[in-house]
Amino acid sequence: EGVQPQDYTLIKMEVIPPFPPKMKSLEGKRVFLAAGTLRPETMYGQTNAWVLPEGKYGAFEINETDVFVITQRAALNLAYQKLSKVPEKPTCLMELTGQDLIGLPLKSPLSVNEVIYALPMLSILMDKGTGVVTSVPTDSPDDYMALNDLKSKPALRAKYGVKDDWVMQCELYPIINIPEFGDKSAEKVCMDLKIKSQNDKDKLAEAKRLTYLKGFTEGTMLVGEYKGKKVQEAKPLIKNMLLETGQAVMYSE
Ligand code: A2H
Repeated sequence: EGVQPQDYTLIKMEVIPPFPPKMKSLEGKRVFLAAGTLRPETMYGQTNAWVLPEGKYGAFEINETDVFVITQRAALNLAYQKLSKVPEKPTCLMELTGQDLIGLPLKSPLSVNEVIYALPMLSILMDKGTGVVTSVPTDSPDDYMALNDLKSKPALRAKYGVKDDWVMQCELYPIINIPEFGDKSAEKVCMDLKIKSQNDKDKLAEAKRLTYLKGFTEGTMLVGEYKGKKVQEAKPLIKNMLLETGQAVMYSE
């Protein structure tokens, strides 16, 4: 863990019923994959969620109605941030693996896509955030490359039981313009740096550095309520709107 505390916005990606057999006992509750993000202003461009196939997750009671699917570690931290049905004690209703979650249909705040699916990402760290990530392939190099791998490798889809439709519906939807990189900054930078796959760690770190800073300082919103505004201005407004409408919660670690 870093020395600096990290404040994540947790995006509540709601699992759409009917639930698969393994999760049937959760039906009747509002179940969310809760994804940690530093870029709430990019949520318009969500195409899917990411989970680690071999990762261990649990379904934790957050309050009387809501259940979050996250890591045990995140659930414990949340319990000390007033986000647990039983104060300071996470209650796990069911253990799940990332593989169990792949293919779940989700409804996520602000996404132009009505229904998006949980898909496998192999570079997810289970000791950071919630272990669930939301995917914005126009603006995140990691997301762009993980999606590109799934689109271009039928064997990878087969390995994790990913249906073609879940991936093919993930179209890049421009949300932010960065003068130097255009409307799909992650794609542009991944191509410029000739990144081959989601495992290309060093180059991806460089791609993230380039897009993250420029996106914040020079980006302009192309969609939504703050269309035409600078990212710097829109970011706190969108974050507060998500929090006030109960579509997200804050989490720090
Ligand atoms: B970001 P930091 Cl559009 N494992 O959200 C791997 N990656 C994780 C993670 C985990 N356990 N938890 C969160 N993340 C990702 C949006 C986004 C993000 C965009 C552009 C850049 C970007 C959509 N994905 O992050 O190490 C999440 O992806 C670039 C740094 O705590 C989260 O924000 O600084 C970011 O990494 C948090 O990374």
